[in-house]
Amino acid sequence: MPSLQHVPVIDSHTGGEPTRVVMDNGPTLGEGALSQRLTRFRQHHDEFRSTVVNEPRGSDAMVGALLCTPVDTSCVAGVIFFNNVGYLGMCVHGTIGVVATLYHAGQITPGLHRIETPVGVVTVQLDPDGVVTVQNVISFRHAANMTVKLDDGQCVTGDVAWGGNWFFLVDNYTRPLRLCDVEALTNFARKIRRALQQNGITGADNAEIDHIELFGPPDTAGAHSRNFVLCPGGAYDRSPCGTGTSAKLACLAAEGKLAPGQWWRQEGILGSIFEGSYLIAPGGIAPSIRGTAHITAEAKLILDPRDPFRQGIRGQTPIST
Ligand code: PYC
Repeated sequence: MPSLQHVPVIDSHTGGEPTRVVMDNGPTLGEGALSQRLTRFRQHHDEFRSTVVNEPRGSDAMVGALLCTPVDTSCVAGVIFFNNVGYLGMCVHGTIGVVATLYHAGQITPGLHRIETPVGVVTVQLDPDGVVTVQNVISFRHAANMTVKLDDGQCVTGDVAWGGNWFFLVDNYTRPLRLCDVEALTNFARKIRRALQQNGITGADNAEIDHIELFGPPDTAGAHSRNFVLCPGGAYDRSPCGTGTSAKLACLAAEGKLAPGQWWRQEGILGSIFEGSYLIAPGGIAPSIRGTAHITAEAKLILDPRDPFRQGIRGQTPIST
């Protein structure tokens, strides 16, 4: 019998968006900053990413989280996030999932913790009732009121902002943001992403804007806004997207529409809500995003050398290409 490899994982969802935490048996990425280890992951072990999150074990919506030993010893864990087509600098719903997972695994107790990511250290507060508040990386609006012409002739105006990933944020989307319209919303957001590329509109240092965020009025009483977020691999975020909410807070702060310390309730396409507020910080704002994750599975992925799809179904390309 060929020997099977086992990868223990814990699955959760945060506002409907799944996270799969690799608890052990991940690739050896060596020492150094998490950004360097991410580069090694991408260059030498990308099949592991696909193995964990892609079909037949995962789905296009699944975000993976590889636990790593942090460089900063004040951190409880280091984590590298990845998805169906690549890697994420930061992922707030995923961080909330990681915190719930570490708690479930008996590795942390309620209280304040620090987690290292490739784009910086984030602080997390786990409350006894399971609510997690993530103090995300410094977020900022990079460009306001950028208009792009889509390939169907429509013009769309939005802001470019960083919330741990790059976003193009379109306010006052004219049609309802409904789950039953997800295909049309996805197609529209894909067109925006293509137009940004064609027009050379980027984040700082020519970084690709790989998340598109549309905003409309909320359904839930007490919420301030509803969003639809297209992720880099073509899936929509089932949650309100924590990095996207951070980018939104940066835009609201830049426009003077939300004061420091005031709470913003961001509803996602499923109706789940993240609450966000911010403090002024050098270079932008320090956003805090609050949400809850639920554990859905403890499992062992089995990698059988005879399985032609043991490394997941690969070959999807990012939606821009
Ligand atoms: O919550 O930050 C987030 C996120 C990014 C991509 C999917 N979710």
